[in-house]
Amino acid sequence: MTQLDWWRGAAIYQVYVRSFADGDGDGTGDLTGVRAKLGYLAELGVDAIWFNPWYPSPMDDGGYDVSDYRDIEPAFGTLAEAEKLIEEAHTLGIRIIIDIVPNHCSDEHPWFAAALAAGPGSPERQRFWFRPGRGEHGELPPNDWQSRFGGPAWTRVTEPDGSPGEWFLHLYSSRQPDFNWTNPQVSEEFEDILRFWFNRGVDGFRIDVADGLVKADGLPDHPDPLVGPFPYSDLDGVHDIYRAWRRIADGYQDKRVFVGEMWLPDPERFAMYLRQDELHSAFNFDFLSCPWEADRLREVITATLAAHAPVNAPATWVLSNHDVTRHVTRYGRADTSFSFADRQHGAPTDPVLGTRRARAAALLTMALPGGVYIYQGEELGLPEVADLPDEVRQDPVFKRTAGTDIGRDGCRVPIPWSGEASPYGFSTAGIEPWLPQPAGWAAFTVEHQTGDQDSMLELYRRGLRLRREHPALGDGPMTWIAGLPADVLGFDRGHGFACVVNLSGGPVELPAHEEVLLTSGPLDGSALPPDTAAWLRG
Ligand code: TEU
Repeated sequence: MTQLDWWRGAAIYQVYVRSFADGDGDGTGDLTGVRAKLGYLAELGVDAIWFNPWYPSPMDDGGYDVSDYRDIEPAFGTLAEAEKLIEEAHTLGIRIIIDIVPNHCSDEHPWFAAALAAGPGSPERQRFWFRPGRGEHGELPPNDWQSRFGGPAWTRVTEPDGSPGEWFLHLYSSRQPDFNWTNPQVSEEFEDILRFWFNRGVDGFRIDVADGLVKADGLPDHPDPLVGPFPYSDLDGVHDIYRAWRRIADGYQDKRVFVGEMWLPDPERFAMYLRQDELHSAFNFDFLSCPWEADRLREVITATLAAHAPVNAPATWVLSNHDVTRHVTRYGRADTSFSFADRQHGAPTDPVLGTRRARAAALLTMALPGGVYIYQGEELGLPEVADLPDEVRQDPVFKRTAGTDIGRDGCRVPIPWSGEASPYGFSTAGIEPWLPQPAGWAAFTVEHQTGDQDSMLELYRRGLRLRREHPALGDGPMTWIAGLPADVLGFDRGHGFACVVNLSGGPVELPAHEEVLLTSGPLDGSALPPDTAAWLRG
């Protein structure tokens, strides 16, 4: 693979800055903290870091409510420090991808403040979706769209003269007004923001809600938020935006890339974003949502590769991120699937089983063709923290659903680095992290796991190292191995490399091989135990 194609088979580590490492001792993660851990990430063997939004933000939605796209959140650091971080990461051979949030901003963004002040009919309001309400006195929302965080997707404003006035659209929280992408000022602004960060050395962008920017003409009603097609997702016009963005990225000599975040049900519609003149890659959430069952996983892997092939885009494999229940916890449940409609946060889970499967899933995803994403803490085997007290929960999902949906705080608990008690080296001793860490996380710390060959961390280190060294791994072809039992996934990656995962209830014999390169757990004599993966040289 050429340097320019680095992204096709990259292992990309997701840093949720607020929860990664606190360098200044205020209980919140920051860029100083990240810089101190770059050596850790280099040693782990990742090719790039994706940062969740690091811009100034009132943090109504963990930074996905941006008030200034050209600066750094003061609690995280400064622009000068971000530039230093980018340079230091590059020196270590680590590329930097940052989040861009083009669907909406914060209600504290100057454009929104200006829109409120300027009143109905003003050009300032045209950058958002302001509409008069329905009903005799405009007291009802302009349409029936529901916010993805619960409740109506519209909030009514008070006009400058004090009267109840127009409504504005927000697909997420009421503090996240949606931009109106039919307004050229919006597209020009974002193209300029891309250049701003590309010029500062950023290697790529993760595009938040990449399918949502274009809304159907006339904003028609859409009663059921679970049944598509949606008048606010995956409209054809969105592709023009990415064609323009791609031209900007291609204007830089070294490869700058985009990864799209779209939760779309149809793999063919998904692949349209990955055409040669649009995005380079996108998160594959079908694998993440899939239950831990051989038939279903085989189907998803096959369908994923089939959808990516015609557009010559690499697949991506994601097990966890900052929006979903951590997979150690999901895989330890009776129902191992994930969906937003049914988060099952309270469902009982078996941590031993979940960890065993998570180890196998790590080797499976690292062996599949394409790129892998690693969400901070998954390399430590962290479980979801299900029992956070209600009063510390911050997620607008929790707040807007009055707790019926427990939200996403449980996967965002600060990382345990060292020591026997909270803050486990995340922050200065004696400081309370912004979300409390559980007692009993001492066994999950980096310090504790380092050098323990049975630990999750050492499994990730070995897997990522081998993945870098082995010519078969990363992007490239794969073929299913014929003749294995139905509950066993096995595939060949060429160069004599094979991966086998046993999802059956009992041990199975390994296919013929010369050497076992790596396993997710001990073999049972020469057999592969249940929920275990092996990398083989054939
Ligand atoms: O998420 C997009 C999205 O729709 C879901 O992943 C979201 O988490 C879910 O609907 C909540 O119930 C992205 C970000 O990843 C997420 O953290 C942000 O909250 C969201 O956009 C809004 O910016």
